[in-house]
Amino acid sequence: MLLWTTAFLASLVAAQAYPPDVVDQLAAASLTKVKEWLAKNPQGNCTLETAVRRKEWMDLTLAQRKEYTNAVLCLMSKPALTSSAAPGAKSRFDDYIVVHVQQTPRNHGSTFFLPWHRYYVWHYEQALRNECGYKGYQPYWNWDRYHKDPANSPLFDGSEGSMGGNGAKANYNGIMIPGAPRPYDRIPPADGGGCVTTGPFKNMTVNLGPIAPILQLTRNPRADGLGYNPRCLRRDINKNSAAVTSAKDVYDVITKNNDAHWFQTVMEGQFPQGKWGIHAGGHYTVGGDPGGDFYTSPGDPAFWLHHTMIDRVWWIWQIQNLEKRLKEVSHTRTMSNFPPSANGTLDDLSGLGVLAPDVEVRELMSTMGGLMGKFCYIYE
Ligand SMILES: *[C@@H]1O[C@H](CO)[C@@H](O)[C@H](O)[C@H]1NC(C)=O
Ligand SMILES: *[C@@H]1O[C@H](CO)[C@@H](O)[C@H](O)[C@H]1NC(C)=O
Ligand SMILES: *[C@@H]1O[C@H](CO)[C@@H](O)[C@H](O)[C@H]1NC(C)=O
Ligand SMILES: [Cu+2]
Repeated sequence: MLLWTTAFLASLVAAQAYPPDVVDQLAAASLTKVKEWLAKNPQGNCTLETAVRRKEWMDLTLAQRKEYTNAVLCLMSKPALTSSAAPGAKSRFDDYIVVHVQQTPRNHGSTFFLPWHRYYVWHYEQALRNECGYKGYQPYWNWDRYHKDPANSPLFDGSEGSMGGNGAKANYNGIMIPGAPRPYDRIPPADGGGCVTTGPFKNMTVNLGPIAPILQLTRNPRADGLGYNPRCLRRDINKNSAAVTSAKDVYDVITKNNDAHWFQTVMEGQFPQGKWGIHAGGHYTVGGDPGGDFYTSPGDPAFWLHHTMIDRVWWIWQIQNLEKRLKEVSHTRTMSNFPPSANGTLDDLSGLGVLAPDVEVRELMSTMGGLMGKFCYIYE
């Protein structure tokens, strides 16, 4: 074979560097369940053949990774749709931060956590494709691949094919974890915390927030954090946080939790038990500003790869028992049930503010056939 393409060679290199972990193996082995379910529940034009394959960051070629980061930079250059409500929103990229900020308490620790973020990531993927000419799909960050030394990994090493580098070394005390017992009440800092100066996002300006900062920063001119507050992107790529995101951690979340309540609870983290969980673990692997800010975290481009992995973990959990888990939601309508509220249901509405209409949660349950047939993807 003489005509080996660079894409093919790159995929060989990636296969060697990242052999399938236990979660990858479980996902691959579970595809027969998807096939069986589709045979009984055909989803119109969405079949295993037509479904989009979302891929892991390093399973993309260098050219595909640059295409992705260029599309993100493009979104940051397009005019905002939300600037009347949020004067700090300067771009289409910022619109997504505004929508997240406006709905943060509703969509975390609640029924809406997984379905809403599924809608949110899908909509961002569509914006990259439809408004910025991106030809690929939303990649995910398989935490395990980089968790031992994320700052020096190809995801965060600051090379042109990365999602940008670590921040410069800065003094800060680490990340406080509210309600956790010692020593789990603080994620110790790593080697960053300052401005990102390498990679595709080195010139990026953070406009909105902060709202719940983990670093000392200039306050936003507005109490709601939606005023204009330009500053650099800061990160502390943190192996102390990444340590709770190994394949074993993910595998346990998927296989040891048989109902949606425990699956979501363990995934989101059980701070009073000193367990950060894979959701918080991945967020604080990036940390900094806005990555470490509960409200404005989508303003770090790495957020989107992290939450795509969260969606993948949910998908792998769902396909273990599609009949049951495509209909199973949990939690109440308020964050950590504060203030107390009723359990959410499939009939509840979830939407993206000015970006996309409210739909019933039931429309956000299936990656194949959800959103009135518009969702049609699986994970590779
Ligand atoms: C950063 O901005 C400078 C000055 O505007 C420009 O020359 C450079 O190409 C930019 N770099 C990236 C990676 O966008
Ligand atoms: C709400 O959900 C909890 C936990 O799943 C369950 O124990 C409880 O019975 C539910 N309450 C109602 C009113 O359905
Ligand atoms: C399938 O049909 C839906 C609804 O008409 C459309 O939005 C979607 O793009 C189609 N999907 C594929 C994979 O062709
Ligand atoms: Cu979120």
